[in-house]
Amino acid sequence: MNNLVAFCLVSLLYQIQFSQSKLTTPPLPISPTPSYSQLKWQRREIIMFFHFGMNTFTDSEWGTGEESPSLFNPTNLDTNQWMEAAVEAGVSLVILVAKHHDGFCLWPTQYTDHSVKWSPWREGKGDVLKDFVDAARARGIDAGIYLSPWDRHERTYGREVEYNEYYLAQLHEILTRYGSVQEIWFDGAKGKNSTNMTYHFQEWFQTVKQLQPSINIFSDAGPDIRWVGDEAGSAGSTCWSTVNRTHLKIGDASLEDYLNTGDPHGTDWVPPECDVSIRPGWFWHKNEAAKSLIQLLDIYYESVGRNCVLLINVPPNSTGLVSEADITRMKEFHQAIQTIFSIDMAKGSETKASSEKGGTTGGFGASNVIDGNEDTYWAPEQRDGGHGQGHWIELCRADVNTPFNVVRIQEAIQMGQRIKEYEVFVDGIVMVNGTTVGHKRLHRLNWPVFGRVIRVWIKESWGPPLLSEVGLHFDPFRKG
Ligand code: FUL
Ligand code: CA
Repeated sequence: MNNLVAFCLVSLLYQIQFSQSKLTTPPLPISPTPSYSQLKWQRREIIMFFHFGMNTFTDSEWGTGEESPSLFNPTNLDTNQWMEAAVEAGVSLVILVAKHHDGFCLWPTQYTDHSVKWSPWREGKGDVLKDFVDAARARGIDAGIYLSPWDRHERTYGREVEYNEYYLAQLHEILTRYGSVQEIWFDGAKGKNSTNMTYHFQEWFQTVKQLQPSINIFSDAGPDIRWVGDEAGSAGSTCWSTVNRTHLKIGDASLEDYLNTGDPHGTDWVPPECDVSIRPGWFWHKNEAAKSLIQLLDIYYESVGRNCVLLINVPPNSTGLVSEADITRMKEFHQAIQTIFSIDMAKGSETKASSEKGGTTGGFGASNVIDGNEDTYWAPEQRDGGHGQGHWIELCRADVNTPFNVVRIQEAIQMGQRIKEYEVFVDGIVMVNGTTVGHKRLHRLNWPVFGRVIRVWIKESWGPPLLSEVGLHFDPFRKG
């Protein structure tokens, strides 16, 4: 008898131990999902653009291509100083305009005389692109390159085979001479009355991937990153990372709304990048000044806070340095973001959910949304038919004396973007109505709130919704 009791006890203990050591399997991803490089890019959140070139010396935005290389003469060019702006801004990727529409090349290309090689700067021995990538790497920052397809100088422009060869030859130069490049920008812009020209994008993109396999290609149509459809730094309040690439055409202005919101039925993962300049122009002009901190914060909420990456342009001046006022503004911007988001009032909350895949200890519990780790997430039990309606998660705050006026919600996008519609309740009152979450969704409330129980109710999603993080923050820069 005693032996039987002992046997039962041992086998029970064994079963408990065994069942506890068995992991719950993760849910299935829902296609399309991001590539490794796209995910890495998305988590950068803010990256930086440097427009510098012939226009900096002629006080223009779009040069004619007739400018003489003798005009390019920055007396103090120091790309290490440019990187100070990037470091102060906390960015991990910087993109240089190596050739703008005027065709002047900032590296000593072998395919045209319209380059730094024929300028007085460093007696024609300088290479801005090399200085740029070297300075970035020295600070642990990745590099990207913009190479304008529209070229108003090159005499072969308009001749299909010759110009495509020219452009490809330049791509080879910039992607083989300067080490690893993390992003390349194909700008769809072109003047209304410019020469007709058919670009062989397919071949260009293939060459890029052949030379730099981990690069992200940006254009109006991806393939890796899409334009957001405006230059104001503002994504749609509904913003899908998915689109149907077959609907897209580079340089087609009628697609701007589609690019701005993406497509819930999209078959391709092509997330949006918001390009905007710190000043009115893309290039430096003596009489222009930087946007205010409040304007930059608005842009942040409407780009990073709407599932995008913000590409902010800080143009060096004609001495070859970034203006100190712009560096200061970028520093203030970065510090303001840290002030707002480094304290999370959701930390330490008790968590509850409509269901948890594998139960509280299965690895997908609700507490994963407040662990500060974007890789871990809450997953509800999948219902029959796999529909995603009526799932919810609740945070009960330990400390209700600290107010918040920003709600942050993040989806585990490595598993696909799923959430179509949701509401956030504070102590039973609806405070936020939202459509789409994606990597990060920030909601500013009209006034500071002291509530205890925060419920994120997912009204509709593709399959079970997967939330990686929920945060509550206080923005002191917000009026009201
Ligand atoms: C546009 C260009 O025409 C502007 O000059 C600037 O380079 C911006 C980033 O892209 O299409
Ligand atoms: Ca998490």
